Amino acid sequence: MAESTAAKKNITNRKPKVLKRKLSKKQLTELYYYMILNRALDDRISSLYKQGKFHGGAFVSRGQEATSVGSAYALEKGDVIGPMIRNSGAVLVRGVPPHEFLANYLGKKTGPTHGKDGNSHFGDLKRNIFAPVSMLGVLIPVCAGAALAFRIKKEPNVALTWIGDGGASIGDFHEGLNFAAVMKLPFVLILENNGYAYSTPTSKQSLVEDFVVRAQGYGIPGEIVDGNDVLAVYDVTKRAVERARKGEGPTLIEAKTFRMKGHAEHDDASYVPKKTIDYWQKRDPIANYEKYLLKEKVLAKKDLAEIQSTVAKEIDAAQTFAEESPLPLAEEAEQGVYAS
Ligand SMILES: Cc1ncc(C[n+]2csc(CCOP(=O)(O)OP(=O)(O)O)c2C)c(N)n1
Repeated sequence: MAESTAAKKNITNRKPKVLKRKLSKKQLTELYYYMILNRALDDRISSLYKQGKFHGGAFVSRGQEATSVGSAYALEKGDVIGPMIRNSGAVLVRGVPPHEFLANYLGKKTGPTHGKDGNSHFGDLKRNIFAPVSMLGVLIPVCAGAALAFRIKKEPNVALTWIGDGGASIGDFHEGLNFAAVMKLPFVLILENNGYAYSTPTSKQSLVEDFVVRAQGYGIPGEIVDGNDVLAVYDVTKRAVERARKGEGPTLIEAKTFRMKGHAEHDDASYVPKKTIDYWQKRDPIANYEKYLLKEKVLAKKDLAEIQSTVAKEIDAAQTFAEESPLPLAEEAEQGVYAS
């Protein structure tokens, strides 16, 4: 885990220094709440999957909560996001309640896709959330297009999406980012370098150690951030979003993080060396943030416990709602498939 070439050359900001903006106690607490909610929802998804209650796969983001939550928290209401399978934390920050996730996973009528998708591929246009597009990379041109629409309509909003290290090898990454760059669109791309694309290690995806060096090739700013540090992610995203809003164009942010589970729940990740898991376990984003909150006396141990217990109750209620919800009727199968 040597210091990267890019960091040595100072191209990037591997260790964001002090948090440049002061967050209030309420905001710092909310960041904690959303990370706990993200993990508790994931744990419940994992457990329901193991009980055989889902018809499809289950995708969780253990270890990557800080990247999703910190970046989404830096946005304003009118901004658009294009989440992928590791970004349920961002979707929660935008206000989608956990019961919608569980109802969707269970194929219920009350889920956002009314039983049509069996996991997390749903959007919510009321909350400016595009649905994840399964074909990796596609959300980059889609979100660049949303950013262009904001420009044309003179709306002061930003579009943000995430891509994995594997997805960054897809042609759409280049086309979308280059388009956003030359058009100086209000667009932010967060590349979550989480070590693996399914079972393929990042070293087999790219010969550059730091994906962020690609930013130079597009003529845009690039920054590296510790993706397991929620405050650093918030800070770097906030700056990128402010640049975008001022008309200074897109930023590529590389968040160094780790996928602490397999690609999906069916994958035991036995191909990941134990020492790598141990290395990242010590950098768990939630445990680290708890240490920060206690050290800075933002919250006491009992406050953390209270938040965890509130979240546990919320997840129990979400499961009850989802399990008690009806399945869709056969005659509803074609409803909502095409625009009417
Ligand atoms: C164009 C395309 N190729 C292959 C796949 C199958 N696939 C889905 S997720 C995935 C791995 C993605 O890895 P990465 O982009 O690093 O994201 P991570 O899962 O690590 O978050 C693959 C190969 C796909 N969905 N789209």
